[in-house]
Amino acid sequence: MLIKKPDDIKASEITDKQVYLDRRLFMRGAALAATTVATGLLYRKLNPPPAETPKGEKLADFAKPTSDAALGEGFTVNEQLTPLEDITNYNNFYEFSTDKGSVASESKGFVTKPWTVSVEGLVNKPRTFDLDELLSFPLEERVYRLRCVEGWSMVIPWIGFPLAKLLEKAEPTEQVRYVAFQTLYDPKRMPNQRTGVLDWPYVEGLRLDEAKHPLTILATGLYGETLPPQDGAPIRLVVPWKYGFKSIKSIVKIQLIADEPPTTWNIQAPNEYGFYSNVNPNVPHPRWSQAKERRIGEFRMRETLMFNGYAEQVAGLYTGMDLRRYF
Ligand SMILES: Nc1nc2c(c(=O)[nH]1)N[C@H]1C(S)=C(S)[C@@H](COP(=O)(O)O)O[C@H]1N2
Ligand SMILES: [Mo]
Repeated sequence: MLIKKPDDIKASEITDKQVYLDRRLFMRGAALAATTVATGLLYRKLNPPPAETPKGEKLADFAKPTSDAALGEGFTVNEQLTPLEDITNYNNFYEFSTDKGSVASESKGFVTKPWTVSVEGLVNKPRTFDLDELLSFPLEERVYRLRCVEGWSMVIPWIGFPLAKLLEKAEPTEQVRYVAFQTLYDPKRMPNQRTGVLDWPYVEGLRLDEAKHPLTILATGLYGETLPPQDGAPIRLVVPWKYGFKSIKSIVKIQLIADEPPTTWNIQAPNEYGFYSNVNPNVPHPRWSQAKERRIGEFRMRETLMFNGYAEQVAGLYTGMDLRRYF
């Protein structure tokens, strides 16, 4: 693994890699581009899967949104799924490693039982939910695009439930305008928290209307099984119209509050990462364009879509807002 002193690692680390592709991904892209008959066999030959993909527990009871209505609501997309091997071997999860290829090995064996998520703040019924309670919300599959601010994207078949369903159990009061999220802080279990690469714990936030939007889910699984550690086990947020870093992993605390909460990447580099962080091809990051992206496994760049392709569902949340100012 890559060893760095904390001082050597800057916020710009999640930045400088827009054109970066590891060799494996490059070879795969080249192989696909080189032939129009890139059969599964050839693909596998040129790109042997890594030794391990994590073994989760099967999640039996979840609804699959296959109807046209689900497409219209953005609950699923008609696009090729990113292979499980890539979803679980190319990760951002700084609590384990700043190297995308090392998160899988560094997070292996991460213990997520027992686990609780507290829901507190300006609510009538503050509560702590254990994992069984969280898994007993009616689970649905949601096939979402995920786009990282660095310029890569994936299509992931998440399993989870709308965040709104959890929030309503706590009975938020009238004063609530924002929701704040916190990742576990436990350097024994998340060894990279011993370094100062980020301010720990990782924190994120949403405006209440964003949090209650039907596309915003808490994911407890992907590809039909419980979440692998590297993807945010046992429960993580997924907000598909925002850059990947808003989708905070391994959540232990959710607070319903009145004022805009601090967020990790904004603390780290306020001029580069705003509170909203909506995917927006028209507003470049200060040091690079956000107009295009590379779907993992593909060679040719794709045009990045406004709100990551979810404009029809979420543009209304931002009517009248200057999205250059509120980036
Ligand atoms: N706690 C925590 N959550 C996190 C991160 C992190 O470093 N720590 N990285 C974010 C970033 S930058 C991205 S792109 C996504 C990546 O999710 P994935 O590895 O499941 O694809 O997780 C986000 N959630
Ligand atoms: Mo990211």
